[in-house]
Amino acid sequence: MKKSIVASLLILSVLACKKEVKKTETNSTEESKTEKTQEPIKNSVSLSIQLSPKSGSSVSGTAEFVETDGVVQMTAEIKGLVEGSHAIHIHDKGDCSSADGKSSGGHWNPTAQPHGKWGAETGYHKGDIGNFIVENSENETIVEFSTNEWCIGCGDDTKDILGKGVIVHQGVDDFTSQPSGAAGSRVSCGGIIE
Ligand SMILES: [Cu+2]
Ligand SMILES: [Zn+2]
Repeated sequence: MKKSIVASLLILSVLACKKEVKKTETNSTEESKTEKTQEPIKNSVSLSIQLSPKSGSSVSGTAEFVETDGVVQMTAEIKGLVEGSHAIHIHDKGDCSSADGKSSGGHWNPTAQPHGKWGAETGYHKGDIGNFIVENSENETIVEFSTNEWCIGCGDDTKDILGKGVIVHQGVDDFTSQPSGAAGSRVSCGGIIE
């Protein structure tokens, strides 16, 4: 009796093993198939917005934000600016309804830091992107910026750019003047809204 029980148990466990091996094999092939098609969609969030003229300017454009593996890449295309340096920031609100763009509030500063140059040891706002140069006012200027200190819709108030506003200034950010770098009037505005 004992011997036959042991023998049948062995057979069962061998069968079980065979089944398990089969399952893992099919699972792994299925997984690798779906990974190939779904991965780019799963790990990436993107949002495209319009920048509209403000303060009587004709400065317009687009800004695209793409988050991939915890890094947000901003690519803005801006036209209508005069040659030279101009500031671009993320301001506190996605509200561009006022003619002067001031409805977007002050700089987005969820970590209560002083205004400054991005990455400065003395502190900087999460919206302090900085300055960019327009070399030819006839062409669109592309402004690229990327950081792991932002996210798109993650719900972390210290990182989430959703509901904030992009502002382009007529002047230059001096990275020193408080609370906004004395960058002059707001010539273009876009709400970071889905
Ligand atoms: Cu600003
Ligand atoms: Zn600032």
